Amino acid sequence: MPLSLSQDQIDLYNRDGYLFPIRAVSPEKASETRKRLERIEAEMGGRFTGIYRSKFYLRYRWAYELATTPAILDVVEDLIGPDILLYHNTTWFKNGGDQGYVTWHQDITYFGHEPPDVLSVWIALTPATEESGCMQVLPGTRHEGPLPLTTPDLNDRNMLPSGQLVDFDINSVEPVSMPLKPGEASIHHACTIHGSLPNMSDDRRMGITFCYHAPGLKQRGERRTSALLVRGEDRFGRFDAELPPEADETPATITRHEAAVALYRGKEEELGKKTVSRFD
Ligand SMILES: O=C(O)CCC(=O)C(=O)O
Repeated sequence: MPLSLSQDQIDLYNRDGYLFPIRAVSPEKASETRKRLERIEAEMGGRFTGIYRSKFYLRYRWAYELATTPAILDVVEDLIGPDILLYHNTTWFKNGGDQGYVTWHQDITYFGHEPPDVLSVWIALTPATEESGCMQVLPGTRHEGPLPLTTPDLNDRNMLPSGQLVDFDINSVEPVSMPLKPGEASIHHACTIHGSLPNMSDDRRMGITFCYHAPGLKQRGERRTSALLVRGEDRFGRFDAELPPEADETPATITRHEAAVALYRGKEEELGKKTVSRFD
């Protein structure tokens, strides 16, 4: 019996490779998270970027607690089973009127998991609408598997450090926009082609993603990476075991976070990403 999703929702995800809207957290929690991130941004001189923007569930207790919200893990369990590793997380901020965009890509390119059954939960901290440049997906493309890339788009406005652009006839599939209210989430499979357009609204469009997979997956290449067990058990040991942060930014959490990001970035480089630190 699924814990949270209906069988129709599970079938939709398995067929089309995306699902939305899912209530992940309350609007109040979304607003509180927005404020926290904006305080951190202000402390960092206005930009939350570089290694801080990667895997920060290891550095901040509040981010770990958000990633392990039972309502989110129940949905993830319905899609990938009871044993769950958290592999990555990041933020996606576009200011009002910002020309930033995200080229059509698959998350699997620089994750490298085999089979590629990683999923991303994108949680809206502010309204994500067509006007504010919500995410768009190409339904069914999860079944294409990992695709090659074409010439990268390294325009400064492309929010992907790699500028990656998937080699696929984008016009062959009608895109679906995934508008979300604060606290709602969308889910996409790591092979689902997705991207987003500039924010033409007055408010910021802020999202936070967490990427989960079952422990039995392998990864292409030689270098090991790490992941955090957030539910069930890991009977495979294919990823170095991360530890949750006991509090925000203690010396131990900072050290562990930096080490885990170094492994993550090392894997991206091994898989061909040449511009890992473009926005540091
Ligand atoms: O937030 C966006 O516009 C893009 C998000 C994205 O590419 C992702 O979550 O993988």
